[in-house]
Amino acid sequence: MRLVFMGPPGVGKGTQAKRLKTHFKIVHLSTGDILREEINTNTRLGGQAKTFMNDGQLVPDNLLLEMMNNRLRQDDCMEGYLLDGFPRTLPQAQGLDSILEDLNQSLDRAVNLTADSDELIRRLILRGQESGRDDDSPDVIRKRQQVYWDQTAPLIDYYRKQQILIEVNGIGEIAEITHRIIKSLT
Ligand code: B4P
Repeated sequence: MRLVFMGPPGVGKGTQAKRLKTHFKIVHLSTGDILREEINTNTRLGGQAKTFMNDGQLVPDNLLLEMMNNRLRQDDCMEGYLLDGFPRTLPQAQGLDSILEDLNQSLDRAVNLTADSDELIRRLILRGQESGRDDDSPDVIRKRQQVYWDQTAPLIDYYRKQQILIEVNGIGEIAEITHRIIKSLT
């Protein structure tokens, strides 16, 4: 199964993806986690990504596409994967489509998780207090929400037109939301 996970920052993409990879036995690729790892290990990509992330902006499309083009060709992706937080812009979605075409693959579903903005901000402020993530400060959180509505939300229509979009309510108990997603996919 090849899935894309979408939704505003804090909606629970990462939280749900970790649970679903076990259920579907597929690889979980979080571009946020990969980028944070690049920053922690001081790679060239990490150095380029850090300023954008800490400022609440998206990392440039060319860097993301190069990174995912390499990653999706690795052996562990041949049985399926769950893309968490990628694509996040129209050029990334179009770039992903060409990578998939080249690999003779296609996406099965794009899952869009939804929640209202008060709940999202509350979750991220809480996460910032617990994890100390640099981009979970109130100002940056608000900026990331805005960036989502400007640059990522148009992808909902993109996948609706491809007839693979599923919308799932991301408010409620974590286990209950996992159950909703699994039900909508089977
Ligand atoms: P990400 O790491 O993808 O982070 P996110 O969108 O903030 O979080 P997510 O929706 O996964 O929420 P989570 O499960 O953690 O991105 C970080 C940055 O990386 C971006 O701003 C950007 O700069 C860069 N980046 C990543 N991908 C990129 C791309 N493709 N292009 C360009 N730039 C890119 O949940 C949030 C909190 O809520 C957690 O504390 C969790 O415990 C809690 N929670 C989850 N579900 C809950 C529930 N049901 N009830 C209550 N709390 C819940």
